[in-house]
Amino acid sequence: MKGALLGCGFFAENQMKAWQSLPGVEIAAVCDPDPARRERFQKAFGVTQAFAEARELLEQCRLDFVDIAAPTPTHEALVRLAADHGVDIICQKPFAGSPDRAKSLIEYCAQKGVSLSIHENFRFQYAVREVIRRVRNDEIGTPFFGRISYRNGFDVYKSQPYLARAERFIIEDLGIHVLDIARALFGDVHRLSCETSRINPDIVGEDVATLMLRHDNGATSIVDCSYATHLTPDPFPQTLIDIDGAKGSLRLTADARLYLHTREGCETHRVEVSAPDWSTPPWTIIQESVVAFQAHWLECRRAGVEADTSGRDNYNTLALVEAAYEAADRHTVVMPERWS
Ligand code: NAD
Ligand code: 89Y
Repeated sequence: MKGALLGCGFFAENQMKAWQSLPGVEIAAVCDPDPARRERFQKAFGVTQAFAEARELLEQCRLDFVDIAAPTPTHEALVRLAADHGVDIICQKPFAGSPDRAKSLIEYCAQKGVSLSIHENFRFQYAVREVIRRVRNDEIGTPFFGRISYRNGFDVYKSQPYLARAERFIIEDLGIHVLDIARALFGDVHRLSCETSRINPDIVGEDVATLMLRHDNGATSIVDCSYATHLTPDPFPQTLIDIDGAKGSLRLTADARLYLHTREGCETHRVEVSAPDWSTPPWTIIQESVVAFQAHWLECRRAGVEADTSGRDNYNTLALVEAAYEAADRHTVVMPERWS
C-alpha cells in the first residue's frame, strides 16, 4: 500500500517511523510548505518524492491513502483535496474546527467514495486497551462510575509552541483524547458539565478542565485534565483510570499497574508497553499507540471495514469537545450533538 504524509512537523515523525515499522506499506511522498522540514524527512526516511504543496503531490503520485499530520486549520482543505483525488484519508485530531465542519467533511468523503479515519491514538495505548478489553469482557460487570484523569506539569509548549497561543487549549488538544477514552469505555454521552481554569499566565487558553459526563448507559464519569499539576515523578503522558462496576473495580495507576478488584480479592497486572526501538521517553506510550493505531487502520483497510476511529465515530468525540466549551462558558449542563 502506498501513502503520502502531509506535514513533516513534530508529531509526523512518529507517524513516519510507525509506517516504516509496519509491513506492506510505504510512504512514497511527503509534503510540507517548509523546505527544511520536507527535505529533512525525505533524507532521514529515504522518501522518493517531496512536495511543497499537497495538490501537486496528489496530481503526480498514484496513492492509496494520505496521512494528514499538518496543523488543524489546514485539515479541512487537505481532506477535501484528497477526497477529490479518490484516496483514502487518515487525519490527525481534531479533524475539524466544529461538529458542523466535521459533518460536512464526513459527507464529502462519503460522496467521493473514500474512507475518512481519524488518528485518535490514546484509546490504542496498551494500558488503555487493556482496561477497555477487561470492561468489554465483563470482568467488573456493568460499569456505573469512571474517572479518567490526565494531570501533569510537562512542558508541552517546548515541542508544540502553538499550544501556548491557542484560545482553546487543553480540552481541544488533549481532553479530546481523554473524552474519546470515556466514550470507548462507557459509550456515548447524554449530558455533560465542565469547568475550566488557566493557571499558567504565559498561555492564552485553559490548561485545566474538569468534566462530569452522564453516559447513555447510565454510567457517570469524571474526565479531568491539567498541564498545571506539579508531581515528582511527572506522570506525562499517562492517563490514569478508575472504574467501578457492579461486580468489581479496575484501577490503572501511574506505575503501569492495572488492579482488578472483585469480591474474591485483587489481581495485579503489569501493563508496561514494549517500546518501539525508535521511541524517545517520555513519549514511549504515545509512540507505541501510534504504531497500534496505524496497524489497526491497515488491518481494517485490508479487510474493507471502517476503523474504530472513523470520521463518523470521532464526530461524537469532537461534539463532546464543543459541548465542553459551551458548558464551561455558560456554566450549564449541555447535551452534545451526535452522529445520526
Ligand atoms: P507542527 O507545527 O510541528 O507540524 C505541522 C507541520 O505541517 C509543519 O511542518 C508545517 O509546516 C506543515 N504544514 C502546514 N501547512 C501544511 C499544508 N497545507 N500541507 C502540508 N503540511 C503543512 O504540528 P504538530 O505538533 O506536529 O501537530 C500536527 C497535528 O498533529 C495537529 O493536528 C495536532 O493536534 C496533532 N497532534 C497529535 C498528537 C497525538 O498524540 N495524536 C500529538 C501531537 C500533535
Ligand atoms: O498535542 C497533544 C496530543 O495530542 O497528545 C499530547 C500532546 O502532544 C500535547 O498535549
